Amino acid sequence: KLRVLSGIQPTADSFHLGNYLGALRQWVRLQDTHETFYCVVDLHAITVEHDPKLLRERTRRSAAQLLALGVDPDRSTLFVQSQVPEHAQLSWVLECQTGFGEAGRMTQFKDKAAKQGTDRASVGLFTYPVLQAADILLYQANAVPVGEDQRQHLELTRDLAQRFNNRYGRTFTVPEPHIVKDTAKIYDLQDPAIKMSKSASAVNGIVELLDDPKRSAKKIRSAVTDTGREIVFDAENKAGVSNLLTIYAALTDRAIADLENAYADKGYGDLKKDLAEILVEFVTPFQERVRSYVDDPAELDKVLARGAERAREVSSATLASVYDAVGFLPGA
Ligand code: AQP
Repeated sequence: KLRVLSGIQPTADSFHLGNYLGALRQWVRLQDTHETFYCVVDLHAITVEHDPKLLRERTRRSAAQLLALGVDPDRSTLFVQSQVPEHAQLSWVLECQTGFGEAGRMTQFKDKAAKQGTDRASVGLFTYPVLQAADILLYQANAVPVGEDQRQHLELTRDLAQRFNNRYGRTFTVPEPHIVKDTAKIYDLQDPAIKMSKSASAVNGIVELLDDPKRSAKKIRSAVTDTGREIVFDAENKAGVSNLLTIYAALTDRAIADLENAYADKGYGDLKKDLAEILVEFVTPFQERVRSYVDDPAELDKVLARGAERAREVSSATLASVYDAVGFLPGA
């Protein structure tokens, strides 16, 4: 079986619809066909200012959400990044293979550093994509399910893998991004020119899966559309409606063309009302499942400890071959 690895940051109280449709839905599906490794990347979460107590809570809550979405710990290796020390260890070696300018060209770093001011942005934020490369390469992953915003980081991961293999002999599998085009980028409900994002979206632009379903329904019903009437997919001229159609199609597994037909004689209000209901039906049982996992943190920690143990079996073997390749003594 081909291998898959992906991760998600525990940096919010809830995952949002962009995380789910862009990435997490694929995580669940790929379990049927691939050997899957999924992690909550808490090392990444401390690249920006954070509250320790909140981080611990959000890490458990992230794992609970993954389980509730259908990540099955018997079929997937589900773990927390900091519990597998090889991530930080490989990251150092890869940092020594990464050009300063190369890292400086990462647009996510540039955006986030610009927002914080370069003097306040941490070195960890700068090396973040290298740690991400370590996450992936440790597991010899063939495919990495992510949203479109991660494409550049994946490209860096591929470059680092190839460079390392060329310098030291074949050590890493060179991974491919697994980006599902239809849902690769979910847009902000109030500003469909930008992606739905926990840091850039205004409160009404983002749907958080753990938010009060009534509030989420209201956000859908008040999503920005346009002054036209026709319900057709046209990303350029009707970005708002197209985004709603994308979300609707994904949540119901229907084709967009099928929705266009079904809504040919209806208005934007009907589309939004129906989508709001579909969303409520999706998040309500999801939230119940999350609650049941969160209410039993001891069991959750056990699941994660088992995952970390399995992850280490693979990651330690890769790290050993890396250490050997670069010339460290045995036993390092
Ligand atoms: N709007 C989106 N559409 C599609 N996919 C998305 N992802 C994020 N936003 C969208 C994908 O979700 C996964 C988890 O990403 P993360 O843990 O790095 O979270 P993030 O990218 O930090 O989420 P945000 O909201 O985008 O955070 P900020 O605002 O901090 O940048 C990834 O696979 C990502 O592609």
